[in-house]
Amino acid sequence: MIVKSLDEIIGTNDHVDDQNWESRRFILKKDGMGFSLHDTIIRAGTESIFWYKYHQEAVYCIEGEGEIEDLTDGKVYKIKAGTMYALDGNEKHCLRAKTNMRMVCVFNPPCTGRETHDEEGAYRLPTEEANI
Ligand code: 9YT
Repeated sequence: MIVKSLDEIIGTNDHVDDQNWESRRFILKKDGMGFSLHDTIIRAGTESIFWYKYHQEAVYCIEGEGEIEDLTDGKVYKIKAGTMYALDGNEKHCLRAKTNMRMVCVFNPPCTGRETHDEEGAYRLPTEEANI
């Protein structure tokens, strides 16, 4: 069994801080669960374009508010505590945070640890999975 608290992750290698967000990664590929689980803060006032071309992601907002725009069809959805979105079609999207937004995120396949977005807003796969 894996039992962890946020305090044990903050400031370690599994705490990734980027310009618009920070991600505290509870479960990663090395844990062998088939998904990764992150507690993420999206910073107030930021706008981020993400495009998880190689991953499916589900996101559950537990604090704050903002909106997500599906850049494949232009639809905009309000996000607040209690709202979940799932990118089951690898949709390119834009996330706008009105306040700090705390999001619980699940990635399949799992992230390996230090991923940040590439120039297209994607997380790269480990080379053996990407077959490159
Ligand atoms: C909601 C979202 O996509 N945030 C960006 C960070 C990502 N979820 C992560 O690595 O935790």
